[in-house]
Amino acid sequence: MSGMDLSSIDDLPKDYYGKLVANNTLPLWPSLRAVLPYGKPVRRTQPVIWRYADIRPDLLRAGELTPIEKAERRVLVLCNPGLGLENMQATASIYIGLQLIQPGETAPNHKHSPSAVRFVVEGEGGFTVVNGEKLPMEKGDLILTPPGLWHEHGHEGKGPVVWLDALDLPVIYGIEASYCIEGGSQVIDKAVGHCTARYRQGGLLPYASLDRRTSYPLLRFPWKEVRESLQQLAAVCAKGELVQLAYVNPETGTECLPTLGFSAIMLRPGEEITLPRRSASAVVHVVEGEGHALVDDAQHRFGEADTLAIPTHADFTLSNASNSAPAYLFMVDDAPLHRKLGIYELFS
Ligand code: GTQ
Repeated sequence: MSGMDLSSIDDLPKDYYGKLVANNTLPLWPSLRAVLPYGKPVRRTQPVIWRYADIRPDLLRAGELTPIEKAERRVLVLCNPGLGLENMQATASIYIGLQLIQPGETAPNHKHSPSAVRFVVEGEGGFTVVNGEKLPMEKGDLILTPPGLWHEHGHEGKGPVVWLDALDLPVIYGIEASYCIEGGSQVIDKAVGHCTARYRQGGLLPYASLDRRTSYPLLRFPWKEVRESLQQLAAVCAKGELVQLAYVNPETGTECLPTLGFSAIMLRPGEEITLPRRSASAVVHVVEGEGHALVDDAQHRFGEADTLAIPTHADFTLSNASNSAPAYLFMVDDAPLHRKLGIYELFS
């Protein structure tokens, strides 16, 4: 489809244009096609890959260069060059950081308006306290820190602990609604396993939750269980069918945070899968295995702990490079935001 060429600013008398600007107004028509392009959005987000092997040494060096007290959160942000590094966006809506915590350190208690999650990349002994519950962080675990809930991080083990932070910061900052409140350390008033024991099995709920709903009943999704569930799902999925599980609020069955969605993908040995093209943008993190990703025209080889940006409306094919071992991926997307805005599209 192509429309008529629209008039440009140069077609207008200079004095007229000057008067518009002086009155804080602008003509729409010279900019209309830029903000409402035909067919597909303009996407500045590049389908980049961040390789963990490149970033890890710099993150560990940050541990030496900057004490936690001087950082509050010791994070290297994965910035999409297409969006301007200084804007700290992995995609237009998704912020991703790699956070390092060393043994004995604490990242102090705070709460904020953006939604956040942690996805553990390496190390043992890390924990996050959310709303008075201490949530152990093992490799691959997903920990929710929903908007407005107190959270602080600590480390009782040995060696570095690193996790991926995913936040809807670009959205919340973009609508001038991003802020944070500091607090003293939380009193831990719940037993270890408080939420994971209550919501241990999909399809079974604590009976009382039928009458009394909470906004965020389950705050930790242990990777061990996600991985096992993917394997069981793979066993009953036809060849070529995408093996993917959504992380949901167990009480409502819908996405667990307002703007961001989370899922886990298993690529069976030798498998190549083209995902449906969607309106949503995403970030994919490799938990285990090696393979190739084709995102629009960009081809990347990926390995464990690498992270990829998937722009909105992108073509996306994943393949497992191994003929003997599965590959496991974790995906963050902004599909819940698109659904709430009424703009979610799944193209087949
Ligand atoms: O750990 O609470 O990467 O507040 C950015 C902002 C992590 C956190 C980030 C945050 C946090």
